[in-house]
Amino acid sequence: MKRALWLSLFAFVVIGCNSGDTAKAPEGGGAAPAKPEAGKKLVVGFSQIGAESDWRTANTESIRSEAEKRGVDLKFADAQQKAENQIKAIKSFIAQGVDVIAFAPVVETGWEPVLREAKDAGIPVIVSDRRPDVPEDLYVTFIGADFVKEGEMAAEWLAKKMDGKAKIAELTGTTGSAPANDRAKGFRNVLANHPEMEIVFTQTGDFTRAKGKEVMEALLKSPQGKDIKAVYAHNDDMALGAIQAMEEAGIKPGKDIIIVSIDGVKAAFEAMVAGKLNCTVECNPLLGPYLFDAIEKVAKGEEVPKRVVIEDKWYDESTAAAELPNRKY
Ligand code: GZL
Repeated sequence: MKRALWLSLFAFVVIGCNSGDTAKAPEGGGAAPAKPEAGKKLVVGFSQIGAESDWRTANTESIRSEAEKRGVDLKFADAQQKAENQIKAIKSFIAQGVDVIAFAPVVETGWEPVLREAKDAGIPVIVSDRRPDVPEDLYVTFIGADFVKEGEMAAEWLAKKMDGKAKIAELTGTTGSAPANDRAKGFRNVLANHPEMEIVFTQTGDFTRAKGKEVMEALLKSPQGKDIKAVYAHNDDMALGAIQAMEEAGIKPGKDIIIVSIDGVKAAFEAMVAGKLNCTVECNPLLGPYLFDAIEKVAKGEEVPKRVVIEDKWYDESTAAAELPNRKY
């Protein structure tokens, strides 16, 4: 079965989270589960980044529950946000002779050697969530959001909210990761059209609440802290940590300082309803159905598109209360 699995189509599919779209996202996000060959369980190795954020927790839950639902034998490895642990896990999946390998690369670089080993072993690789910087023939499909677009949506919302004028502090995601690189890029694409919207501070909070709080505490204690009128956080967890730091410093988050972030986790909606966060751009973590749809197709030698984009939308303080009951993560 492995030999016939290398299909790389340069098709491009967009899947809406809540609306009609070019690629019908069937109920639950995947086609009716295909039965593995009679008596033979599909064996899939998944290398997960870690458990750094509410988004990642929801992503892991979606992957584990979908594997369970489809009767897949899932070998799951948590890398604690270390690339070397992901490389070790992928090598172990190759040694075990799994049918398909899937992974979410914590950073963009350093994957070519191990993905070449998987290819030489005839094991197809599926990329979930974050893009690796490798030749496209080393993976069959990449399923994930458009992070540049997320950064652009965040900046467009903020520019409108601030009437085109603000000194901004940016809390960036994990250094070298595709979401951090692309969300920074997208945000700056829009700021290029708003000369009085200026990023005066940027530092990584590594996508965690604790580091987001730490970075904001230090900033508020520095002379520069008093100039900050807006915060752009690459994910909700860092924004929620920053909110805690602001409150401990006697600052009203969402009022004294306007905050926009990305992910759309439930805690962000609760913060918007409480008036402490102003906007979040959703980045759907419930990739399990799309991932196993692709895995089952690849395992049967069927065609899959090279890129599957999960579409996003933003929510702000004006829509948070109505949307909160609908949140699934
Ligand atoms: C985005 C994902 C990011 C989230 C963070 O698809 O890779 O990693 O924005 C998570 O919350 O840690």
